[in-house]
Amino acid sequence: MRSSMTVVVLAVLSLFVASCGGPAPKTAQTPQAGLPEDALRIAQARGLTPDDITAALKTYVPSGKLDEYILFASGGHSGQVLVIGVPSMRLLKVIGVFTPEPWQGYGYGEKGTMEVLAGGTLNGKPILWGDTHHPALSETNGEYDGQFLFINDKANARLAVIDLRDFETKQILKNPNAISDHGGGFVTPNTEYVIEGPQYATPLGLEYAPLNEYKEKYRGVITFWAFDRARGRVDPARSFQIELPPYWQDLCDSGKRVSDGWVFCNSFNSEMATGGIEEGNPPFEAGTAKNEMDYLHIINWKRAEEILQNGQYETINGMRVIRLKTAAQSGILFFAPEPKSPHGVDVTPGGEYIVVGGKLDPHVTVYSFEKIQKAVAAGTSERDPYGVPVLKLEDVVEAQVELGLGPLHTVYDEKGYGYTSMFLDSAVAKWSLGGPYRKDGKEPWKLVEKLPVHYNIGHIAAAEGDTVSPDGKYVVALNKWSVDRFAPVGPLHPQNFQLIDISGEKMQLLYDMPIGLGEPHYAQMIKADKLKPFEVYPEVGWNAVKMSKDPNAAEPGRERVEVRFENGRRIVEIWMTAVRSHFYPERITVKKGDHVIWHITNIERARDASHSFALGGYNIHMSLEPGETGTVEFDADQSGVFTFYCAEFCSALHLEMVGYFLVEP
Ligand code: K7E
Ligand code: CUA
Repeated sequence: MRSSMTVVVLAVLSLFVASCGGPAPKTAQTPQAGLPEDALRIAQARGLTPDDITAALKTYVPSGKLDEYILFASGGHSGQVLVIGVPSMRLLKVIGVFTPEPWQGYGYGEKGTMEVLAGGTLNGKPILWGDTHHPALSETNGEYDGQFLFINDKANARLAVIDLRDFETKQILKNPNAISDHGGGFVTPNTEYVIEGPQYATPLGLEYAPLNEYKEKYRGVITFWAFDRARGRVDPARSFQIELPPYWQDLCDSGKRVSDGWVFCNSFNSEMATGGIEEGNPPFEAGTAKNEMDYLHIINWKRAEEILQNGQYETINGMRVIRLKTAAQSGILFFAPEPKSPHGVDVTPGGEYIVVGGKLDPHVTVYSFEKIQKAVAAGTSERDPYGVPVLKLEDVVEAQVELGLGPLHTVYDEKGYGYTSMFLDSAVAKWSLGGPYRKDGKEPWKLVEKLPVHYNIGHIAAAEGDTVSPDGKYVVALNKWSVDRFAPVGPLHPQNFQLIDISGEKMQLLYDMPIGLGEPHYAQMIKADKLKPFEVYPEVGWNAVKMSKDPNAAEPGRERVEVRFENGRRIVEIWMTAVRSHFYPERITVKKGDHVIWHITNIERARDASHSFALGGYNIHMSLEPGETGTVEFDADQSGVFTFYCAEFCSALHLEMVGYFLVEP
């Protein structure tokens, strides 16, 4: 066994060297003749198989070389976003979004970031964590454009906007009429809207109603957040919502190309179960799975825009809401039955088909947009209890593809295949699409391969996967359980991202990346060269939240401390600069009870020359990237001698980058 494996290993390595060495083995970069023996010795010593060796060669990114793709993954209930290089699977950054992040000085006193986080408060109550599920890159003509990233918070029904010029969160919006969300963020093909679909129904507008009024008062609500690209912000005034029945809408996806202007959402509680296991009712898990069919929600948002123009909406908590009755009667909302308790809904790259993962059904159900259009035009007399037109399943289904146990989410490649995550099978199922996607003569709508993954895969992400032109090459399996894949670290296990090569005839598992933080749900993967982030901020004195020069920026040579009185209270305002390796000034003296406004500018222009401002005892920390200005504002409510220092190891004399903050009793 061992010797035959060694022979194969040797064959693989000599192939590699032959192809790398090629016909001109002369340059200094060419592998030396000694390499195969070295490599073979290492492979043997480490017990690597030929597959291990090709996987290593496909994922290794040498020092100084950069990854081809960037994966933006939700950080789940860490409330953050993970930025990961592909194929190396190296963690590049953790972006603070709904949760304060101390390294970036996000939410530890810096005024701009405190204001961003305050956008997510509910009736003034701070909410300092989130359950991020679905990151969505901004799109232009259905292609990722590398400008912005959006992500939802399922726990509190919120949406965040991240600017990819500096990878920082700029805006958090609290949904004014819902307490939980799920099917979002997803963008329309030109990022006209960022969609936030609902999850668990509650009374519309965050009102109170007892559960025995569920059918009358509880509702789902889908939000279309209008995005102002020039400002880099969502504009709530131009945003709107559509009221939905209380069917627990799940994933949503935007139509594109032929289906641009439409949105599709699943649901999984058309039973309208309200739980109450303690009172002898069926538990939610049984109550929501009773019916054979739930409803695919088919929403015409262009039509909704016309209805808004006509003024057919109500304003609830400051948000324009198209009521359910209007949506049902005016060509905005249609239903199509879908096999019970579906989960993912994923539109094909050209927008022709809508693929629904069955969860409790071994099939994915493929709906045809063309057939939906015909059925809508033909009309239907069938209505759900809320008056929403229900199309006939046989009129709108193109195919049902049997894949196995627990199909959840589907992504696509450039060759006409879908890749579906199989939660119960712990596998990725590759299957052939039909229609315009089938150009290679292979049988359409058929399972072609299944690759085991480890374990309990949830979402799956593909290179440029949600665009109108996926790249193929890679998919990443976002596995919920890792069980035995990593060195044990206690009962709470990391999740496992598995990188899979899909460029060949057969899928190949390449790499396991432990995720030791939150529970990622979805991820999107963009070609790295589409991202054009700042290397340093464009001007000294830059306000990173406003993305412009800060009028209060401290300037070199104009550093100062001013004291004034407002309503009989002493205000101490400081303009300070930071540069390797000192703050200027270094001594700040105030009196207990003073209100302190402290501006600091990092005047560096060198790439990576970040400083920070850590003030012990006051829960204050700012990160100041080259050119950045930050402001903290606080009451000097503790007397004593405090030190402030730069917590970023910026130079040989970094430990000397310090100052005294003296608060006189
Ligand atoms: Cu997109 Cu986890 Cu929110 Cu499926 S969900 S896994
Ligand atoms: Cu600046 Cu350390």
